[in-house]
Amino acid sequence: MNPKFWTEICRISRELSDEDNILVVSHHDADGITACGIMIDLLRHFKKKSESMVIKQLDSTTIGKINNSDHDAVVFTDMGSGQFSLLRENKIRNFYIIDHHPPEKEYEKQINPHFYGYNGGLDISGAGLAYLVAKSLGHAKMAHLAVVGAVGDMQDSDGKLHSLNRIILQDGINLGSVKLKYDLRLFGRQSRTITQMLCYSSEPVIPGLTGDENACANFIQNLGINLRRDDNLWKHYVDLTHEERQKLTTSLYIHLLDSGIPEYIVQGMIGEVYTLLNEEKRTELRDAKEFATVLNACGRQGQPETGVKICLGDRGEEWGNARNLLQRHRKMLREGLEYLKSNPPRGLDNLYYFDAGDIIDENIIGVIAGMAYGARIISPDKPILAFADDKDDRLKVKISARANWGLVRSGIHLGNALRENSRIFGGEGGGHNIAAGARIPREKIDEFLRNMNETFKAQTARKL
Ligand SMILES: [Mn+2]
Repeated sequence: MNPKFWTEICRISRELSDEDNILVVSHHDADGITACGIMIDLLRHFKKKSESMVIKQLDSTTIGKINNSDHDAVVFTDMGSGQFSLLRENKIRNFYIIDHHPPEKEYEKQINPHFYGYNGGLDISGAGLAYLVAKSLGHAKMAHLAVVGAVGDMQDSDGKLHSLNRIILQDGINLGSVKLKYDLRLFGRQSRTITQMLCYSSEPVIPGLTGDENACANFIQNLGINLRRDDNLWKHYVDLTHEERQKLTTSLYIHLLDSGIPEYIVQGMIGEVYTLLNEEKRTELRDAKEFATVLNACGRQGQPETGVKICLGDRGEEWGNARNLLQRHRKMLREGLEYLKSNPPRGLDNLYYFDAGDIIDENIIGVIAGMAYGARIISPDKPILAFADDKDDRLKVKISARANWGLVRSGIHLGNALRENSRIFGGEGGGHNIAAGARIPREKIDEFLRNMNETFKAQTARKL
């Protein structure tokens, strides 16, 4: 790790440790929620008075709430770097920023990896930075949550974690809270029956299997794998022996290639998986990716505080609540995907787009947009822009943009494109190269799309 960055983390963390009565403000996705959990755990460890506020975005409303709350210091995690001027203009007092989003400016109480040559989209998450703060203060207990945060931000989407994330992963392994394995990366390896895992697979969609439970059961049984365990419970992937896992993985691999799925997608099905060893087997919390999904569900369903409590160890009432939120969330995603199948996105030369109006909630529109690639509703050749009604302001529209690593390699940067173009139309936006968001006046959609189309063209041309 860059020693200058570490020195800076140590300096700012020490300063933070002198504060008391602290408000932690964080983003409502899996990374933000884990970052918040790590920070609250740290502050409690030092017997500090602390409170958390987990929000969708920093705007005048949320900033008003922050200014009206009673605290002596504010710590922003997984947000703040891109809103520095906004925080200054609104006179937020005594604040710290611990964020991996592209920074607007340098600031003496800001921890941001971009200043030290790291890629905030890939090398470390907001939760990872919160963990490094805790580690620098001698309280390195929550590496597993930092892994969940990184996975939640899809920083492992090329099959493994990199750079600073890798150091944190190793900390978790050394501590015995995380196990690293090279294995099948289908979603639900812990919490779903094998049949369900195949049946609900959307990344990749498995021709002939996804959506057909009987076909999935036959596929598994034909490999000589019993669907039930000796105690008669349905087997989950993690119940399989090493040989059974190999058999299933190999057969899936061949099946996908035979079905004409491009090899890079098939290869993406195999890679690193991160098991959280202190969590109960066969539950969502045991697998980093599934854990992240639980937290995302809490956030997107408007109850991020439940997610924070899960991070802090609540496995009673809040865990029950989280499971309900997860079910509700999955139902909304299923319905969203159905909508998209019957109303496929349209294409311009350099992008796909669709406008879901009030049919898909603005909180999940980005997730649906990202799923359009996995579900093969669109091909991976262009970024996708999704529009949904702004729930608080009917004259505005929420935009979520998604790309993939192939597009990023070809020069696409969604965050830059959205920031530039939303400003032109009196809106605001930004984010990562691969995922970003914005809001603009609804009446400007057509012009905005034309501009975005040109911006993407220029971004890829620059790279050629
Ligand atoms: Mn993040």
